[in-house]
Amino acid sequence: MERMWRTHDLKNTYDVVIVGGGVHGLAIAYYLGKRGMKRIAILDKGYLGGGASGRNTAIIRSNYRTAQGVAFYDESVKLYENLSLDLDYNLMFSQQGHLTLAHTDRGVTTLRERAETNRLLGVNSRLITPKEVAEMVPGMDVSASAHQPILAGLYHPPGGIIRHDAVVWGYARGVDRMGIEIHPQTEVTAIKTTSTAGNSGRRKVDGVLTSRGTISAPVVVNATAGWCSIIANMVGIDLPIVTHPLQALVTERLKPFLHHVIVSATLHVYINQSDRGEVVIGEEIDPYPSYRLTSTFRFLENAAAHTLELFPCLARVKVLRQWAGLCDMPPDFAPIMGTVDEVEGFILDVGWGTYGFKAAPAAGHRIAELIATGKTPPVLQPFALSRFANMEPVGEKAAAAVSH
Ligand code: PYC
Repeated sequence: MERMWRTHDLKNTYDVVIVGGGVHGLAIAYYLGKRGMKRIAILDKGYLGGGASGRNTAIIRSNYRTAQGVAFYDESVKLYENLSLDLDYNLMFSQQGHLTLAHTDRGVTTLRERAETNRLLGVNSRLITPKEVAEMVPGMDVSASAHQPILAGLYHPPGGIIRHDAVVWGYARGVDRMGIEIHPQTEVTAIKTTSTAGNSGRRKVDGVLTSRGTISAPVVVNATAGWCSIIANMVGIDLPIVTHPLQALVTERLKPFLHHVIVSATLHVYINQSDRGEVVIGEEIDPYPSYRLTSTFRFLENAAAHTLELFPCLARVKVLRQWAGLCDMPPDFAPIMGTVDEVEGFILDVGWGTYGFKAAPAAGHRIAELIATGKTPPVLQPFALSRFANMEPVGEKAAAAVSH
């Protein structure tokens, strides 16, 4: 059987080193390859897609709250729509529609604001009534006597779910076919920098030290999740990030009964049914910063209780497995992408909080453009690290049920 990607000896020098073999690192390499840049090494201390790329709930959407966020995630949804064809690999993207529920007057106002921002930017998203919600999701308790009665929904037809492992494998196969090297089990232990000419105090990247040897490279991309602060610290940069675990579970397989992604901001729960029939359920991030990947009873109890408020019909369904991933949370719940003033050649694609998987194609495409042209594309500019010093946050907290 043909392998999807090959193993390589580590070379002494590359044009670009990408730290992180998740969907972001792979996507950056793929779009660089499309621009003709091939002397690239993707390094990961574990196995491909073993971090957040393999631990998310595979939801794709662009119904964000801020204009900057909507424009960016809309690019990603559009790239996802063509990605199976582009990679010649079936990613099982099901654009089944994404439905966020409001149970309070304030919740309805937030959904209305999001619907209006979405529509102004050409993203298909609208407020719907409880009656429409009931017609769309017959298995859900939409009665007025529910503990959290549903007052409205934000319906976003282009949203949906994808086979997340397939996205990782598809990009990996794509970059391998271009001659780009993937190096799993290769830990970056330090980043080499030297002073630039003059007295500016600026430095430039020279390469990386790894568990398999030293590499020279003028560009190093931090495309890690969970470890982004540690990698940034290697060039003396403190990121304004705290890392929290995020847990999820799947149930045993059921016959298809749920044909939309359901999200409740008040109950902090999101639910979809995979193409295998499992019900995939997520909750909010764990309330404490940690790097632990442990599944907890607290999560299991909350997720079950909140799911049953919406779907009492799932009461006797068995949980099949539970897992956790790591989310790097910035203060404004928006990612950090682009160059940094202090270190030339050091590029950030980090701080994805709970939004990273859905963003990978657009992030990869635009970071590749930045590296190839030396210019920050306008869609990336609001997400620069300097926005925190300049007091220009991109307030994306209300765009999800997962991190309030
Ligand atoms: O932003 O849709 C989302 C999401 C779901 C789970 C984590 N993030």
